[in-house]
Amino acid sequence: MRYLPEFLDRHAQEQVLRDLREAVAVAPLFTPVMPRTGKPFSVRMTNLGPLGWVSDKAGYRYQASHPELSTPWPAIPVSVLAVWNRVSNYAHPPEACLVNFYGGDAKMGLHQDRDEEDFEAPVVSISLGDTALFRVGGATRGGKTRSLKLASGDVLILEGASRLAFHGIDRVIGGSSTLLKDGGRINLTLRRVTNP
Ligand code: MD3
Ligand code: FE
Repeated sequence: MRYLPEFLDRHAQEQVLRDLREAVAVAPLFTPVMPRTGKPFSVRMTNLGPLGWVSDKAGYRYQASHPELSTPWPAIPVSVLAVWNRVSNYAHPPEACLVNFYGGDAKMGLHQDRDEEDFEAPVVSISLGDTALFRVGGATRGGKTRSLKLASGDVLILEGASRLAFHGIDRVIGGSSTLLKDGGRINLTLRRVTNP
């Protein structure tokens, strides 16, 4: 795992945020639910790019359209693609940019990202807004974990062995950033889904 603290300065964060506001106006945040049980996630989501990650009673999958509007996801903005191009040593563009929005009490349990065909490509994560307490372990559940704070502008690159590490967000520290007027945290994860 490569951790690049403060990779984006305030100006760059504000540019990404403007681009995201425009995209979310077209593809609004939705509340995914757990497969089978239908229990809602505390995180709200949307996607940018040719494919988007969704979860509903039927399962987890990537699909080309918004689950509520059935319209294509908006394009990944240049401000976000630029991060992938600067930090990934991967020759192909990302296909999915998952946008996770964490309000007050939102969290994300420990999981692996393995709904993609291509684990050779890295996953690139960009944090914006309030700081999160991030937890990362090894490739098996129940092993040792480490915690890391992810602050606004931080970038994380998951590649090699870390690509299949268990990880999650324990909590978000309210009031820790002034980027979002109403607080909360946004995480963008850029992923290659298909094998090029
Ligand atoms: C480690 N998102 O969307 S980003 C997710 O902050 C997700 O919203 C978290 O986990 C968030 O799937 C964590 C950091 C991250 C992203 C992908 C990873 C860490 C990862 C993939 C493998 C290992
Ligand atoms: Fe994940």
